[in-house]
Amino acid sequence: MELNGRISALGGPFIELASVDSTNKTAAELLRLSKLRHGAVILAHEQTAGRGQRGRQWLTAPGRDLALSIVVAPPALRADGQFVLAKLAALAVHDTVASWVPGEVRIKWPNDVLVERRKVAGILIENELAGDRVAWSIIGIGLNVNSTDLPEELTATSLALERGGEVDRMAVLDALLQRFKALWEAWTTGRRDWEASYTERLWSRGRWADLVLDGQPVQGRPVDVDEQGRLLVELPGGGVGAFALDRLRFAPR
Ligand code: BT5
Repeated sequence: MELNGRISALGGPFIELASVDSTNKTAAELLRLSKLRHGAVILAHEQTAGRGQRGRQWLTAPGRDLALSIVVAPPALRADGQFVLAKLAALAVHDTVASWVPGEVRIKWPNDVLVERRKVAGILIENELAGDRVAWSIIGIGLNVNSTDLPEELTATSLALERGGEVDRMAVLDALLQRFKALWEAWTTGRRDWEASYTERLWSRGRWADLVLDGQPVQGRPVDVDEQGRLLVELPGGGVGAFALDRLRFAPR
């Protein structure tokens, strides 16, 4: 693949593709060929086999939504602290969506952004480790911008549906990259103020939610997410537990 010399808002190559199976997969292939550097952005106008977590699929309406991968080389990030990348990405998506829609936008642990109770964006982060460090992170973001015929069973929404009119997709991309850049700079210069914003925007924070813990339905009040990416939840007895995805998930909406 020839790179055309365009530079992303993050200072790496900006690669715009008409159609691809998955921007995350493409990013991984280009990384393997040493064709990327920090700050690369890969945008696909059509994504034919978008990936979600654990083999799930991500749907994108060609030419109407955003499917992109941001490639970063985090400075000295230990593998056990890699969830910080998910926080930065989710907050960047949250803030961007919130500036476009009137409804309440929330970050649903671990990687969804919702407007009210409908999913507007999903994030898939795939990291490449070198020893106990994160060498590269591929931050895949799918954001429903102008989709209007999302299958009802997804409980999904788009910026256009929320606003009641079409949205300039590239302006959303630009805002998203600018916001990510600002948060990245905050994190890499040791600022921590953005973390409180992340916590405040957590879906169902301080409210009883239906959860599934070790396969059993339970009620819990999300409190925060710790550095390992575990959701801290208050349980009915009053204690607070920290649970990773292998034990805890939200019950289906
Ligand atoms: C995610 O997974 O939400 C992560 C999605 C990441 C997609 C981006 S697009 C660019 C980059 N390249 C890729 O190949 N992937 C990334 P997960 O939490 O597993 O959610 C997947 C589930 O969301 C599916 O099983 C559906 O139920 C639902 N879903 C699929 N498409 C959707 C959409 N457009 N809007 C809302 N929900 C959707």
